[in-house]
Amino acid sequence: MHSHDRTTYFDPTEHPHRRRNLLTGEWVLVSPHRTKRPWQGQVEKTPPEQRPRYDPTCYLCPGNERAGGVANPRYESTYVFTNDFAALLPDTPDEDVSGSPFFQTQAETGTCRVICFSPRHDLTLAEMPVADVRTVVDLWATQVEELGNDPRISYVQLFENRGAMMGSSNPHPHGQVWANGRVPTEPAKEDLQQRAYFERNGSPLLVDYLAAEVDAGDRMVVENESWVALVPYWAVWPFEILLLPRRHVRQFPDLTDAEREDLASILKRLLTRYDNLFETSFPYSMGWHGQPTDGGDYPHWQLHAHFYPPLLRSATVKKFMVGYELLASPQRDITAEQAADRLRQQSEIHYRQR
Ligand code: H2U
Ligand code: ZN
Repeated sequence: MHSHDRTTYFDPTEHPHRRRNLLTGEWVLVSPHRTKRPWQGQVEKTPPEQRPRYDPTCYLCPGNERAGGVANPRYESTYVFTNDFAALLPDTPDEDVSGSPFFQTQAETGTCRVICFSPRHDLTLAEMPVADVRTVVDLWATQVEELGNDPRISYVQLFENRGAMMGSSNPHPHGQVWANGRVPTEPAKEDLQQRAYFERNGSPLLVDYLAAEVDAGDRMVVENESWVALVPYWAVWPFEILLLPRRHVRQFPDLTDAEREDLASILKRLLTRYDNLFETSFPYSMGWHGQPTDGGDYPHWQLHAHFYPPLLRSATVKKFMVGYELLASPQRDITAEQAADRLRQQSEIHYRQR
């Protein structure tokens, strides 16, 4: 920047700037001047979706037959099964098959499971009773523990695709768990960044980051005794959330009883705010990142969840990750602080239950 171009001092609420994602080392371009125009406040409502409690054509509802011909049991709480179209298979021959520097290949072994959160076809995590969300929390913990104990598994990825906009194949409340022999790309980046910070500072990156965020206050959205949900400083998606435990917790199974209870509660509160924002069942991809399960020592790891929702301005207007984002760098207009402010303004009573 040439100094003679400057008419004012740099102001991050007004001037284009970039912010560094401490977990990946990557940058996001923020262009707040484009949102200086006042918020139009229009909320395009989609017709309220009325789903039956039981759908005879749903392959996740209790008692129904799935694509592979297997029938689900008449489950009454949660239900886990091996994905009928699993992307990872347990019996892949584990050899180093890379022969050429130009055609590098590694065998990948693992498994994929589908997790039904509830027998009720018409509910979502936001609308389920907290006690039932707690059951899902415990299930997440046992899945990470069980799969992580397998010596062939180095990483267990819990996630949920919600809504057709995020590619979810079915509105029945469900998530997935994929577990495999190598640490995948995103947690591998986070491992590198957290490790480097720990080596320099002797404390976990995300524990120190949370302290700084609590201090700053303007990106906080919901909190309780054990958890904080905030819009991270480096958020890329308009209403992205980072959910962090207050205590240093390396992996999901290490959560205490009180932390699990508080997690169920904060999840419901956060997801209710999401749904209320545009009065729609808010689509997102969410997932948990914890330490790898390859038996290594990971004092630098802090458990956390990412929520990546695509909606920008209404129930139908989403942010596109296209031209500049794909080719140069992610970019956003609404700042993380503005997004946090809008989420803070939402009620914690679900719009369908008002
Ligand atoms: P979504 O989380 O994106 O909706 O994916 C659901 C998974 O359910 C998907 O990976 C699996 C698909 O392979 N599935 C089954 O395992 N059995 C079925 O009968 C249909 C879908
Ligand atoms: Zn992460």
